[in-house]
Amino acid sequence: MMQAEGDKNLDYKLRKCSLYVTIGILAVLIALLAGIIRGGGDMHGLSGELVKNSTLLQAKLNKVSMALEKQSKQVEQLKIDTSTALEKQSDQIGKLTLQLKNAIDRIFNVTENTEVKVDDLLECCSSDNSTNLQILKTTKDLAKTLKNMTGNIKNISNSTNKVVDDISAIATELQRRSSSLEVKSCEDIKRLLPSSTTGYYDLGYQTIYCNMDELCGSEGGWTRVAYLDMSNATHNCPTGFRLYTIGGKRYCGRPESDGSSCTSAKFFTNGISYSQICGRVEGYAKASPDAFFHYLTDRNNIDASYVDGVSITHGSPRQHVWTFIATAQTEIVAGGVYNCPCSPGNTQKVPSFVGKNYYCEGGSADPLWDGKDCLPIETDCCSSPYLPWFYRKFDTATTDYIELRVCCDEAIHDEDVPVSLYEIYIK
Ligand SMILES: [Ca+2]
Ligand SMILES: [Ca+2]
Ligand SMILES: [Ca+2]
Repeated sequence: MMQAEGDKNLDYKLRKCSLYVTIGILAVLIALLAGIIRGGGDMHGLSGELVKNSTLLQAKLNKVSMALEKQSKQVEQLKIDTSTALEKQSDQIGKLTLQLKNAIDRIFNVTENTEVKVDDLLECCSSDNSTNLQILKTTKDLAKTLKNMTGNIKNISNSTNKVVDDISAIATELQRRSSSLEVKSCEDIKRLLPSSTTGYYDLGYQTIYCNMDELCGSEGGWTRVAYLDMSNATHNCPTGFRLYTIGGKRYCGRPESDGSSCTSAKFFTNGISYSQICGRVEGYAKASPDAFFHYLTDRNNIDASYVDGVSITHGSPRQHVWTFIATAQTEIVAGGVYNCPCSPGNTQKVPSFVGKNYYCEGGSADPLWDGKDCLPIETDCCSSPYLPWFYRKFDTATTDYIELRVCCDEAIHDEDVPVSLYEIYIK
């Protein structure tokens, strides 16, 4: 019985234990199931997010793809436009270059005529007589078009840098060529047509006179900007100058003045850039001009009557070019106070802005500053190999106008230095 009772207890314990184990397993299973269910819910949310993102990304990719396609088409179109424009302009330039070449050939054949007309000569293949201007305009227009295209292409994409660089280079080259074809000065004509001769050239918009021979020790290509020859009956004094007739010869001097005064003529260069000036002036010592007489109060003021004579300057403020000094004296008087500053024993002080850039002659027996009949006391004033020409060369080029003034520091009844001739060239 005891054995039976014991077995019964053991069986009960085993069943109780088994129940606990079962409950435990169930609890674990429930926990796992809960975990799985919860986990399954998260995965479902993640999947939805991925689908959403993927759709957005796809849309973005489509958009980018479309934009790229559009840009690519624009670039292609620009390439076609550029190529067409270049081809067209290239044909035109080729044609115009041929015209220019023919024109140059013709100019070579007409050298004995000093009054060569560029427009007549350049007129060869068309009835339009300003071929050179056509070339200029065409190349300038093309350069401008290409510059604009460059801007457009730059706006489209960085990937077109190569195209941009190529077009920029072409535009720059065309600009260089168009400026080299520009004919504004005698120097331009000489450069394009080296055998051109001295004479008048009609540029279409104006006629210019060129000295194509050596002048002032410098080879031809000189553009004349000022010319007066009062021995020519058709020439008249510039505005603001008074006409004198002395011994049958005509001169231009100061208007009525009871004291110090200058009268001025300005000569514009029409945009011609120059760094050299070559010129000459012939004057007359009327009554008693006194060179740089030491009582001259404005001797250091370039804007005033710093001399009895002619002042040549360029630009504003005035930059000194050359001074033509006049004196009535033919002998050393009172220690030379009235004589040329280059006369022996002279005490006159030359303004520092004039330096050695002057000519001086005295007396009224012969024209002043013509390089002829200098008095023995003026030998040092007349030693320049360029006489009657004066010559200046500057370090920097300018397009300044050139100004010629006749100045005296005393009244007209006392003195004047009228001019009979002047001629000024630039290069
Ligand atoms: Ca005087
Ligand atoms: Ca004087
Ligand atoms: Ca002389």
